[in-house]
Amino acid sequence: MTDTPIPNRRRFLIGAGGALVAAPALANSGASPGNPANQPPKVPEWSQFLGDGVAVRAYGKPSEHEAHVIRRDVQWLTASRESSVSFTPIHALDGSITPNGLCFERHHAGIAEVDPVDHRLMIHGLVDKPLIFTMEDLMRLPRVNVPYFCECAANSGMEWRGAQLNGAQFTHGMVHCVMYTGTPLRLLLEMAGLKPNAEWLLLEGADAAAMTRSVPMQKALDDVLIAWRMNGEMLRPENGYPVRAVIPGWEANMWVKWLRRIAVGDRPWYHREETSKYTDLMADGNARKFTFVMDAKSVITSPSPQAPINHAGGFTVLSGLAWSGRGRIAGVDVSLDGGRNWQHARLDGPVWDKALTRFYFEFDWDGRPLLLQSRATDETGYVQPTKDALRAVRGENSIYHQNGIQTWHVAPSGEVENVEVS
Ligand SMILES: Nc1nc2c(c(=O)[nH]1)N[C@H]1C(S)=C(S)[C@@H](COP(=O)(O)O)O[C@H]1N2
Ligand SMILES: [Mo]
Repeated sequence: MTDTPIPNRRRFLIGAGGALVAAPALANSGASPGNPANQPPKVPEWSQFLGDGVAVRAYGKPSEHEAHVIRRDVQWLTASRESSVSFTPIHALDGSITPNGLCFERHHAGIAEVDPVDHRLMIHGLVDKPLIFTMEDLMRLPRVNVPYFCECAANSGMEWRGAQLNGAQFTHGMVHCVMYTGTPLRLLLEMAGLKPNAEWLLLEGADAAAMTRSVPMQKALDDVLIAWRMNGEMLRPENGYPVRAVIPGWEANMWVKWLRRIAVGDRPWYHREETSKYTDLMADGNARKFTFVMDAKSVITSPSPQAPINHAGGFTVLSGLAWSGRGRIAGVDVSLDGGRNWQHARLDGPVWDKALTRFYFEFDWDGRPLLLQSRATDETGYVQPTKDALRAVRGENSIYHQNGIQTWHVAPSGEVENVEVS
């Protein structure tokens, strides 16, 4: 055994795109020396005692050493936590699926604690037959499993006026991506029977805000889901348990949680959420309305302010997320010098429609300062713009739909800061 050479020693990592990455020569980073009593040649504590048995941790949680990987809020952003937002710790995650307990949350009136036995979903208005579904009714219907990103229109909105929040979690963490299980809304509408003039839907939540949004019929019949599961388990209360709307590629505000009512009408409902808030105020005083689609966007999650480089130069893995509300990500380019030179990043893992896509760029860092940027292109050919290009068209009054290129400054120490270059 011992003298057998290891067969097929993996000299190369092969990415989904077929790109080859040479195996790096790595030295220990030495960033955290730790406790020598637990390190070779000593026998560490955890090897000396029996551990917890099965089912002691009946619902598993991450290691206590990962306790810093949590949703966080920015308290000065809003007056109360009941009408606020917590951010996904995207700087500390990898792959493209968000763990349920870390999905950002946005509530207008706190988390509704819904009893699924008593919960009802009503469809009424311009239909032949108004219907009321129990959760059991819904869960008997044919269902599909699809991963989608869900992004608040205000994600990165603080950055319209310049670099503000120091962390990818705070600049870009109003996004999550989970595998939904649910039934196509089209099925429910077919069961109810649409009148010929049925053009719009009003979705209403069962939270104290009774949050409502209007959705055009074409989208509803296309790919909207009435979903009750995320990543296999039932929706978390924070994310709309027991049932929410999933509006693929469109702003998260429309993804009504704790969904209790679908009204069918012939025009949009002019609700204050839409008329005063979810519009984009332009420099000339006009407001863009019905800006539902989330345009292509990307961000480098590591290195980033909360995930600095902890080694002095050498082989470095840069990683990030890209997504587009118009389809699949076609490619991501990365710049190390503030947008002067660009190189292709390597997409890795599944490249799903309207879902987060993971990218990597491996490089040898010479220890000099870097200005990191990523730029996503989607399958429609749309290229993520610079923040200045966006401002030239939209001004700086809006807090919504800011999908400009993000810049991180890396200092020789490895520390990373949110900056802007022009
Ligand atoms: N019923 C209801 N649905 C809601 C909201 C709400 O406050 N109440 N907030 C909306 C907003 S503004 C966003 S960004 C998304 C956030 O979804 P999440 O909490 O699952 O991340 O839910 C949307 N759906
Ligand atoms: Mo939102």
